[in-house]
Amino acid sequence: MSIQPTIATIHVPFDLGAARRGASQGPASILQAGLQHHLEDMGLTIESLTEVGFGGVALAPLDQQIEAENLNYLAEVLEINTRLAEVVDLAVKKGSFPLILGGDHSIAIGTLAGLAAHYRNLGVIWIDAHSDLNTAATSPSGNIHGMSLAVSLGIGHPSLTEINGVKPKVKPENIVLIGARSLDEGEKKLIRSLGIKCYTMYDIDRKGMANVMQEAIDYLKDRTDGVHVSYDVDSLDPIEAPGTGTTVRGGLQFREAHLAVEMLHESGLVTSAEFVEVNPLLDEENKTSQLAVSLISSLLGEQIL
Ligand code: 5AB
Ligand code: MN
Ligand code: MN
Ligand code: MN
Repeated sequence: MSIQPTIATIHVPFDLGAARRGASQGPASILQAGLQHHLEDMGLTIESLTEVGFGGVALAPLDQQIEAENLNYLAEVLEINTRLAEVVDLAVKKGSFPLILGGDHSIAIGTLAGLAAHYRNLGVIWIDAHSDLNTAATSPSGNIHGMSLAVSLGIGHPSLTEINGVKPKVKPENIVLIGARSLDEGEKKLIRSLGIKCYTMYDIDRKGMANVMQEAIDYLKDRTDGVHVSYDVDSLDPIEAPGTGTTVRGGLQFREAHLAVEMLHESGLVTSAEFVEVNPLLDEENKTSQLAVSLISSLLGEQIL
């Protein structure tokens, strides 16, 4: 059986979860790089695109002006993710495959909140140079894009952890981190204490990406009822992905990054995906947006031969 679901493309032009502005132009830039045509050429059906954003100014006045210590733009992050959760929830209800384009990584809060309504044991593959497991107490920056996975585990400001009801959205044993090389002290503690599976760059160097991905797939396949891929482009080496706000040297090579999504496609496990942190203002000749198109295509089944 291989009925291709319709792809629900959800754009989230939002960057207030990050330190630097520009990731809000990520969705437009990925579209500009030819995503739609590319996917249609692959024979995929794309639903008309939904945008979840403020469009420069807030569409509606923010319900609540909450402020909290070391949580930058909390009210805005809450607002956007509350809306995104509804849109993602609806897409899954309709039987579509949600493909979310960020935006900074704080939007994973809304994505996972929307998905959690449909899966008891949602698997999450978090491909990132970072683990985004900070809390207001451990974050060195106060930027919520560095806290989104913790929030989804139910750890963080209640306004965020309670979006869309269910709490937590994911269980620590259903998460796999891939590509980590910049972890804050509090994050390391959380990874160890919760026993989160984490393949760092060291592990990828030692075992090779093919073995790492096979282990990750085997680990998730029997324990989960759906798998979400949260792909932060800063997982790649800055030589391949210069257009992102928090680059860290020593990242994934072009082929390693593709092999990961090719194997995920082959596994047949993936039920949703998001690609985040593309910042065209920092890019070199659209390299990072084009890379995102290529990674998305591979995840959705494009083959070399
Ligand atoms: B990204 C840092 N850990 O919390 C923090 O790009 C960086 O979504 C977070 O992975 C990077 O500020 C967040 C130092
Ligand atoms: Mn991230
Ligand atoms: Mn990152
Ligand atoms: Mn980043």
